Amino acid sequence: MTDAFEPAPAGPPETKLTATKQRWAREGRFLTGRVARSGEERLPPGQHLVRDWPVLDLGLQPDVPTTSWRIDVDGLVDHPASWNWADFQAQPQSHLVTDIHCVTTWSRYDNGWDGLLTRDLLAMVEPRGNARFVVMHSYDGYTTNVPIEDFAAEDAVLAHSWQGQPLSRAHGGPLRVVIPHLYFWKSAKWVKRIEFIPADRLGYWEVRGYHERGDPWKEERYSEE
Ligand SMILES: Nc1nc2c(c(=O)[nH]1)N[C@H]1C(S)=C(S)[C@@H](COP(=O)(O)O)O[C@H]1N2
Ligand SMILES: [Mo]
Repeated sequence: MTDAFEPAPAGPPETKLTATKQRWAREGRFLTGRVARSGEERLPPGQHLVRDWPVLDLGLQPDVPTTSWRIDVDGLVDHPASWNWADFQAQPQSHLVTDIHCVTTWSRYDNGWDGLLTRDLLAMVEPRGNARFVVMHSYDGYTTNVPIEDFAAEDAVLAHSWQGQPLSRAHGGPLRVVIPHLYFWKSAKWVKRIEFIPADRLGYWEVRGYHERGDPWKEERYSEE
């Protein structure tokens, strides 16, 4: 999957970040191979390809100007972050291209994202050993939950741009989460808080019958009970 990445332009050495990632590699932390697949199996079972990009939300698209936008990253982390838009823009930037798989059966290939990789965020906030799940909270009241290993996937990103343009309000701008290897309801639009917790807590769709994990390759669409 590394061919899906174009490294961000060279900048100042990120010594602490690099050191943390090397330590994780030694410890095998987060390295579970949970990334989107490609090749022959590119379209997951039960999905069909679309060319447009459907908009799905709770019928409320919050208007959050970058001048009043904030994000908090907190819970079981050693270094909580509370950033305004300028703070966020100052974080390391990456570009990558991923597919989208929505539980309503549409998939969309080759979406170009720019933003902060969740791995880079993790290296900064340093989740504690007992941080096992992540809850994303959004400006429209939406929430969604993932195991920390899924949040830490190497192609997961906090994206501010799509196809080189600022992410539109309809698609979650100014900032949304993108976790390509899970169904798209796990990718919170208009994200305002990322919380690290010790035990799973179901989000908006998960309490309404969607699967806790949402792996498109296993068709984890809805929970059995
Ligand atoms: N904040 C927020 N994020 C959200 C949602 C939402 O209603 N609110 N809907 C989810 C669902 S069900 C899907 S399929 C995708 C849709 O993203 P899109 O509108 O950019 O295609 O966003 C997900 N993230
Ligand atoms: Mo969805």
